[in-house]
Amino acid sequence: MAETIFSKIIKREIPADIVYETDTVLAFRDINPQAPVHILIIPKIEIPKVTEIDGKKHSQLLGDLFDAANKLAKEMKIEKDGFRLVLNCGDNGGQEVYHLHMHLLGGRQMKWPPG
Ligand code: DGP
Repeated sequence: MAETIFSKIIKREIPADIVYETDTVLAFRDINPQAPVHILIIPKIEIPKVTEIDGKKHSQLLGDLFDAANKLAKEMKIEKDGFRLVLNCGDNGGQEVYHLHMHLLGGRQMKWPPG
């Protein structure tokens, strides 16, 4: 699998506005924000998309991603009003970057259904 732009961000080969980091997870602001708060939370290991998640093998990592989302929601003061977590998978899902990532969106009222 070809290296993505997110691997380059992990390796600090290209800049990003990094807001959170642990041994397993990195989070940075989306370059094209769709809400006042729009953060991408990614695993440091390369998992291209949701269908390549193995629930047992990646259980700790998945927990780490949700812990990061909750921590950031608190830090960004959007946890009380609410927020949205999005994982796009594949072409129909609207996925552009094939390195697993969770969008944390908040700071405005979200609509449903999504576009
Ligand atoms: P998705 O469509 O779910 O694959 O979302 C990919 C997101 O990644 C999209 O909202 C824009 C963002 N993005 C793409 N390239 C870069 C980049 O170089 N830096 C940052 N910070 N975000 C990027």
